[in-house]
Amino acid sequence: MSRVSSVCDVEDTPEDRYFLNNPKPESLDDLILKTSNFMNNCNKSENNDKIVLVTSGGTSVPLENNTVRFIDNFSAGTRGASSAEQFLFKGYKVIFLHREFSLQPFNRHFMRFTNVSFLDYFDSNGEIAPKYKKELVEMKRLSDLYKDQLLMLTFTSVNDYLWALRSIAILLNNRNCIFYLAAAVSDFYVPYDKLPEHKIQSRSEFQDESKKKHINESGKLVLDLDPVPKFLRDLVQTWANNSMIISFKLETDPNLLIVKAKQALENYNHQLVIGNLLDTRNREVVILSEKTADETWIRMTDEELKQTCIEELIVDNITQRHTEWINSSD
Ligand code: PAZ
Repeated sequence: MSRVSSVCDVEDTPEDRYFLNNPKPESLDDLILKTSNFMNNCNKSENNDKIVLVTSGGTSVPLENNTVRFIDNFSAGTRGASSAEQFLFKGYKVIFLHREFSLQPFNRHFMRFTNVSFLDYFDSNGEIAPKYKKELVEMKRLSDLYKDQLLMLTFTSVNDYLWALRSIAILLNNRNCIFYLAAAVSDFYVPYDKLPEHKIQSRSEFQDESKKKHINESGKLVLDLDPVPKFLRDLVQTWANNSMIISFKLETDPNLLIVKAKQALENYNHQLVIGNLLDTRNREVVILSEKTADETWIRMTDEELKQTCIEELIVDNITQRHTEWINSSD
């Protein structure tokens, strides 16, 4: 089934209008430059590098242009950071587009624990505490080893994310590339023309008269969010129509997981959806394929989880499918 839409098909869709009405982030040109340089380095080697874009972490939705308040999407960044490590081990070059301050490959082993803080890694002389030394040395070794194969890019808001995704996709659009979309992307946002410039004031006399009022007569904050347009369709049909695209589906209701994952495959017509439930995401995922219409469950026991992480099995499965997919189109 063809995923390509021609230039003549361009319509005035919510997706098209989004980029006209929501301004480009200031950091975008720098992100494009870094990605182009990374791609040029990849293309210098003669062995047709395989590249994966891993998106990771949650996007935020600012409620003010000078942002004090925002709505956030859940995601620590474990799936993305851990998968990025596994892709590097498999010889892929990795573009890691992640939420600023979320977990990062190799560093993730020492970040954001409730029972260990940064200073706990050192003894009173500032030396690495013996208990952590072996793992620190190993992760430092891996991080240095793969530093030229890994490009770190960041986003914060859903607007940063969408502009970045579109720009990277256009640069990356070829069969050797995988889009592995593990980021948790907001479904609703405040469009730029409705965004108050300054912090929303709780007292009505200080409210910005030029914009829609946010505090009603009873003193309640009233939010009016628009749906985020469905960019997966643009990614699959236009921006990256030569690449392999894998989206993730997070649910909390087990009865909805397969239904929603199948719906995503049918709606967007991409190669794979990986479904997971919030509570069990670290030990259980299901992979659904466009081609075979089968469900492949990957499940890990507590014992197995002591040896490795589920991303090792996911990435092993995905990279095999990628190789078959490239070969099938030769
Ligand atoms: O980052 P994390 O390991 O805490 O969680 C990963 C995840 C559940 C956000 C990811 O596997 C996922 O499902 N991402 C897509 C979320 C969505 O449906 O938009």
